[in-house]
Amino acid sequence: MRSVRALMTLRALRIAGIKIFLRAYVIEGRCFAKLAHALNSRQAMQPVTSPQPTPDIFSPEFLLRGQDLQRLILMMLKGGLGKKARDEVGETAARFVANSAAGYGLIVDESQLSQTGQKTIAALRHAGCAYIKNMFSPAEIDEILAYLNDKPVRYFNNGHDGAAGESRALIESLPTNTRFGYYLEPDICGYPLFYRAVHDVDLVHTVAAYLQTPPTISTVSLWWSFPSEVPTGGMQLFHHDRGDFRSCNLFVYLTDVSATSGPHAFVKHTQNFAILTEWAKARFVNDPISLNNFWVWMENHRKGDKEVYSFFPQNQLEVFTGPRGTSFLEDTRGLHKGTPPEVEARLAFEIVFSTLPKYNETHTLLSRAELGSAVTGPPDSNSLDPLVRYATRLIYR
Ligand SMILES: O=C(O)CCC(=O)C(=O)O
Ligand SMILES: [Fe+2]
Repeated sequence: MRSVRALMTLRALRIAGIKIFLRAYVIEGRCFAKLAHALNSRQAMQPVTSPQPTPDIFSPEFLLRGQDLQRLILMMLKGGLGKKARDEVGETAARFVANSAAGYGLIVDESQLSQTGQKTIAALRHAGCAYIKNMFSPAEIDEILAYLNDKPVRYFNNGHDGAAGESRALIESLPTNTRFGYYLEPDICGYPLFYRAVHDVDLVHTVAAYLQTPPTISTVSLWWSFPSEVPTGGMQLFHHDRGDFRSCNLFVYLTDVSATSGPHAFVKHTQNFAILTEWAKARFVNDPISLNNFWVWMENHRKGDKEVYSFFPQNQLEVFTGPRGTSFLEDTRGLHKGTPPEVEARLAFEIVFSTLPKYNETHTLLSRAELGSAVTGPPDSNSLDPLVRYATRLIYR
């Protein structure tokens, strides 16, 4: 009898133990799901500071797993380091990746860039953004729009952020007041015209020269921004991206964009600590208190328009309007936002080039051989430009 009771107690303890263990996993899982979700939906991100439950703290592998190092990097990006340090880590990371790639013969050679490429990186270095050639012609955009007709988008159930989960629907069936609709990555990356854009040799070489390292394409997105009455936030508030220490984004409009259709806006000269320091010294000359307040404020991830306009003059704001096809590169370490559309919806295509792969993004690896003749350019990975092959390796094999 006693032994049965003891056995039962043991079982109860074990079950409780398992429950606690599982709970720890669930909590950890939730943290990661939440983190991944917040990052995917580009919502405001809190610093990742809380210790994660680790069942194997006494294991020799503790803190040696890649996952632990990824958490450390995420923490450094999302609030652990200030702008100066983030830029310095970015430089170091770029050197690390460039040296590692050079060991395999993959070299970034800025002197080989075309004159247009040279001009683009000069503008990126100075202002932080640059218009480039249109990535698609109007006829190609008509083709793209026809192709997208039967493709579903992901949308947030509450219209504007991931707090209430997300669903999928065709554009015509979206609930009223939906702010965003995101196409699915395989639908984007498997389509010839987007495949061509992602494999654009000039583009990849220009970005490589700017980042001073072989870049990795960490995100490819295509999304609608709609006029809406639900609250705005996230990427429609001024912010700086913290997906990597050093990155560069391509934006392409697939609809005409005017002041009322949600133009992208960028505050020039805010991308780089050294440039911003020069700017701030001149702006707050003989006013150390305001200078200090400015640097404290700069560390906020999201910023209201009023504050931004009180610090930066109007002529420092680049508001990207233009006909469909308009394309530009931007160093999104600088302050930027998508203006909420007031009248017309905006469809935008984006490629994020990063130095390190973004650890919170997952991709469905597409096979070039299976895409076959549907895509332009060499379907055989071995015959691709090596920088392009490297840049696209998270998405295509
Ligand atoms: O919608 C926009 O123009 C803003 C997008 C943005 O912030 C980003 O892609 O990092
Ligand atoms: Fe952004």
